[in-house]
Amino acid sequence: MSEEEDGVKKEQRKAWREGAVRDRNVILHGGRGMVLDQIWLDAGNFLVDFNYANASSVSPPVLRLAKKDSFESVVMDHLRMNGAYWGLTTLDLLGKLDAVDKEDVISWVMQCQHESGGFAGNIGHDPHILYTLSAVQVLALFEKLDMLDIDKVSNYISGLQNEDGSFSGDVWGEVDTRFSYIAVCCLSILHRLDKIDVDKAVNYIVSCKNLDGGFGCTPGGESHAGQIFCCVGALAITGALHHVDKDLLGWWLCERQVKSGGLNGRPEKLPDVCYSWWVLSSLIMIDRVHWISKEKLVKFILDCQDLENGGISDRPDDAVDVFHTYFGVAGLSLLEYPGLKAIDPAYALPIDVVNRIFFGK
Ligand code: GRG
Repeated sequence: MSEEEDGVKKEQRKAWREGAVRDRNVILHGGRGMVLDQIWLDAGNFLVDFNYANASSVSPPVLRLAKKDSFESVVMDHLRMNGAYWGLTTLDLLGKLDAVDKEDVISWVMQCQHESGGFAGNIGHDPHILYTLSAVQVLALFEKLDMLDIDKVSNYISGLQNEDGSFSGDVWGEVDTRFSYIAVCCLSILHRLDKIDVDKAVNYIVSCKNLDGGFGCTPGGESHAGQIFCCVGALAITGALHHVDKDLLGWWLCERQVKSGGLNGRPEKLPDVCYSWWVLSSLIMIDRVHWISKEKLVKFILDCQDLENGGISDRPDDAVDVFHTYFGVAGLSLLEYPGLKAIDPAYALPIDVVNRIFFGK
């Protein structure tokens, strides 16, 4: 790209960002250390529903609300449960979970549950295994797992296991190792792993392992850092990490670090802050995190912040969003960045939440 073109692109990005800034729904002041001082989440797109009614009860410096009918809000309507998980987990890592009204959140989450036991991405949408995990994770953040009919939720998940051990995402039948992870993670949080055939689930995941040591979404599928997180995470939770060739996979994963310090998701691709989670958590689970430069990765993530308004984008100078803000903060947490709670690399929840679930403390 010529210098002139680069200048034009930068101007366009700036204008886009300023427009996006005007449109944003919620500003959350993280207040954790200098650099993370003004975390900007467009979590409003996700969180606004359950705070909107009570806007006046939320103190303005912590949470400011605007319109909820923006374009972004409408097109993301169906995946709001996922957004809630990203935004709320970020807040918890920043020690700011009390910025939202717990009762409103829980009431909204419970209204997303269907008779089948599964949760939808929002009220009035269809249930899916992904939103079911997000709902369970959100309830776990608020110590409200006791709101659930555990058998009902776990029957919904176990009903999605196929004969070969794989999992479908919903009644329409798409199969993907993402859903294997989700099933295993969710049932483990609910203490109901016995509801599925764990051996078959593990064998299916192992059948998705490639010659490069990585994993794909189905047998023979290309290795991708996102799928690797899912497969390694599920194997970690089920105590089956011996199926991973740790040196081979560690080598593939550490090669994801590019010159800027950022990580990509597969060879020849651009770095993206979200891989700070998918790659780093996998490296930690297989005990090879010392094979990348942590300092360079911290710098890359911090370079992706919007220093004026907070929030984190995929790459420096791009527009921030709640997805990348979550994965940036979660990545920094894995890197032991000061002022953040520690996050569990397999359950993708703050460690104190995981300890509460498994050790009651
Ligand atoms: C609880 C953290 C957590 C996860 C739940 C949904 C899920 C389980 C895991 C998703 C794993 C995954 C496949 C992540 C990748 C997401 C992503 C950025 C995909 C982009 O893929 P491409 O091909 O991008 O568009 P690249 O970077 O390869 O160009």
